[in-house]
Amino acid sequence: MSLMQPELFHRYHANPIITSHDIPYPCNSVFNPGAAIVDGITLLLLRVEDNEGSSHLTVARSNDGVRDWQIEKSPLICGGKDHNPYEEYGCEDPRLTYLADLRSWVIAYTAYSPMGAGVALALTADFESIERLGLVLAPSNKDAAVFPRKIGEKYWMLHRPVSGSIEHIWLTESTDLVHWGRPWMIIGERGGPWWDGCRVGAGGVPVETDEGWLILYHGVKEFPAGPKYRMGAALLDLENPRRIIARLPYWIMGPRESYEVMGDVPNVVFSCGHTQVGDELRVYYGGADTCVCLATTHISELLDELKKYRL
Ligand code: BMA
Repeated sequence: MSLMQPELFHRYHANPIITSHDIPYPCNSVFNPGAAIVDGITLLLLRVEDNEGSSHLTVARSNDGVRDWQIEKSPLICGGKDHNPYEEYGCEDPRLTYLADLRSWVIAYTAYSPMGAGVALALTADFESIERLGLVLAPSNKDAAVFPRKIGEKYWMLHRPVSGSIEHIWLTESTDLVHWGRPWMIIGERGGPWWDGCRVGAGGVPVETDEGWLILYHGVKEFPAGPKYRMGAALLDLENPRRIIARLPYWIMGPRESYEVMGDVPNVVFSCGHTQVGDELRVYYGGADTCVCLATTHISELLDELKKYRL
């Protein structure tokens, strides 16, 4: 047990930063956005749950990444049978990666249908129109995030398949973003009483640092009252991401504030995206599957802490 656990994440004092009241059309909730800086402006791809229960993805922009969000009046990615049979129940939890070699953003999201939840990819240059690459990983699979550059001539992606009751984070690689293979389990659920004992899944896109790929992930513990979703951190080798270098034993942020503890799904902090401003990481996350919140952390502090827990 570690008795020294620094406060690594700092919540924005005026959380939540976006609620359903800010969406310019009727909806139930807004949460789990992907995040990016595009031409100097912070862009969130919001997961908006409509009043029928399905989710779609809508763009929000802000100059400072905190206030004055300009939210589009119609979705960028909307499911439904007409678009894709694998998106009949909607599109959820996007992660945004810029690939300089393609001069394009790739959006990895959960495509939800009567066949289950799978991983779909779409490309966009401007967040105004998209090119769907379609379903790339069959159900049950979610929490996919593409690495921000090729490693050894390949694209790499984190994802979370479900095998029985086992839900670990895996790596997969591709030459064309469409065909993915060579699966490799990289961060497992820890089992037993652990805070990430019964399910783990990637957070936002891996962050490239001098020490390795910084991975934020969510971990779940089941309590008699229901699951609790918290955030943790791990580090992968830069040129061989199949090698895990370090993993914190404790969670770095868990549900504490009312907007994380109360909502459609209580006790959830769930991040799909962050932006990097120098050493600061601005982590956007869903609170209780109901609203969008912000917390900041410092990459150097996370790395210092991770170095104490090398594997
Ligand atoms: C996960 C995902 C997330 C959600 C979380 C908590 O399985 O579906 O979108 O935030 O559950 O309900």
